[in-house]
Amino acid sequence: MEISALQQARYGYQPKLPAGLARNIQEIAAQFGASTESAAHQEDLKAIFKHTYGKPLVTFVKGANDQMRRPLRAAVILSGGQAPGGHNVIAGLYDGLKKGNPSSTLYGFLGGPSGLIDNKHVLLTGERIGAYRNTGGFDIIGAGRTKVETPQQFAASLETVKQLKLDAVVVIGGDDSNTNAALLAEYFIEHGSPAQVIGCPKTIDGDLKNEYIEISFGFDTAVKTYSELIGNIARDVNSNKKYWHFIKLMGRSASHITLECALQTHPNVCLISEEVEAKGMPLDQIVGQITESIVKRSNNKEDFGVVLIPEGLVEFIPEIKKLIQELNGLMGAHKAEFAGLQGLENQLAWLEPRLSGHSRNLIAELPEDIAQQLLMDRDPHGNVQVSRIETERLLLEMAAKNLEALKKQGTYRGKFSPLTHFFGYEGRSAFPSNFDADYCYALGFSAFALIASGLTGYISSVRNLSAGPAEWVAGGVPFTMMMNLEQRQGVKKPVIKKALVDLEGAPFRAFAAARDVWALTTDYRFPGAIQYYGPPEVCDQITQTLRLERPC
Ligand code: FBP
Repeated sequence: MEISALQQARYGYQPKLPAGLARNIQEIAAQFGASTESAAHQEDLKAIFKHTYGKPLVTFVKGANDQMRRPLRAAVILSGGQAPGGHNVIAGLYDGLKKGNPSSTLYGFLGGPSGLIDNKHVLLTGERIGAYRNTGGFDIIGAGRTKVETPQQFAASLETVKQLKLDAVVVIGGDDSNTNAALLAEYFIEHGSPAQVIGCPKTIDGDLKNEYIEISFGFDTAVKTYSELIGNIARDVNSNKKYWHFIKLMGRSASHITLECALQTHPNVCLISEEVEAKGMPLDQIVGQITESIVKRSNNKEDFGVVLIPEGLVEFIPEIKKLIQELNGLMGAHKAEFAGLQGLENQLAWLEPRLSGHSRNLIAELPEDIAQQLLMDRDPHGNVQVSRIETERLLLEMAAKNLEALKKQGTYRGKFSPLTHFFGYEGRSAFPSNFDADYCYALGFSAFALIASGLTGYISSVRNLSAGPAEWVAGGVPFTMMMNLEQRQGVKKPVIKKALVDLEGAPFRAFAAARDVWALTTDYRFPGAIQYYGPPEVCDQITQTLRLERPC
């Protein structure tokens, strides 16, 4: 492979470590806080996680720790969607292991959790890791969405761990993958295995966060990549003044990505799924909001604009949410039968007597391809694959209909030329920003320190992220502290609580205070491309979300 100049230069970037980890290895000591409780359903979770419930928070401080020099055998899994910085988590973990003891070994399970189940692995050597330092993507070992779920899969995972004589498994993943890691940690102890399980908070969606996990890695780079593209489009449209751009942004459930991009670029309309749900906004009202901005801007002779739409929106619109819930229930309960139905017509005929009257009418009214997209296979966690639903086109078509009607009434005389975009995959494997490069390396190194300290059932954490890396605080948060019970495919399951956009939080309030002005005026902001080299005020800016949520 030909190496680009930037990739070559990034190999030379040395990520910064927090002071707690940037010291002699045997001086990195775990300081324990008080024991913890789960986010909710404490008694149920205590019963499920008999061995790992309620562990104390951990912070790494200066002290004496002779455990750090033990030779260790560890393996790492990249689980779920790509997020910039995953390679640096592995590099941080590897460097920690080797610094602790040069004879320590790190394996990588291939293709996600299925690599653990099927014992498909590679030895991660310094040379192999060197080729991926500070690069985007998960291609060093590949990723996957398999869920360790059945008793056979748990038993096979344990068998792999025994065969490889592993001291620890590190799962790099989002809320679902770390929930799986929590279950594995418990299972290993229950079955007499000393193997430890440590997680790392990954997802561009930014919804794996809480008091102690300030942000999941990858969010910073992804939102900066999308914001660059949106800013470029805004400048383009402000030049030719002739298109309305409907831009859908990734983020399976939560709208953190869309909100951050709005704060960065000042679009004319930006929908936030959590607000739509809280206000119970039906589809018509949402389209009405878009139409209003188009008409008012047209009255000002501005027949152009930018609309941001979160990927997960459809699941928050009350009537579509109800439809999806009914579909999930039916498709989950009759998996094989439904899979055997050929074509939309047969699927709709099968669903007709089974759906509620309201949902039946709705699916019949939706454009055919949108209905088809709602009926596609669920992911292994039972989620609708929202990235494949063209919400941006649905909203555009409905807005166009409204505008036609207004034209007939004589209340709109503008020209509506819409274009659609979906920014998602473009941001998931970008070269990690300096923030993500440093943050991920620190998360990986901290995961090593948790393993060396003999801990299991923890997610690696690095806090105080609004300050510079030297002041970051590394440690671990017990999985169970972040968990509650939720209904999944009809069954109550322990899961890590997803963090949706807080409508009382500072980022949303900042957006809400400005959006009426953005709807009418042209007040775009142009963040430009991620910069890796140059002055810190250009290269090391944290996101607005982090700045507003965690002021220094
Ligand atoms: P994770 O939660 O696994 O990090 O994945 C997030 C995500 O990028 C979502 O934003 C998106 O809906 C989904 O993955 C797309 O998944 P796929 O890669 O399977 O198309």
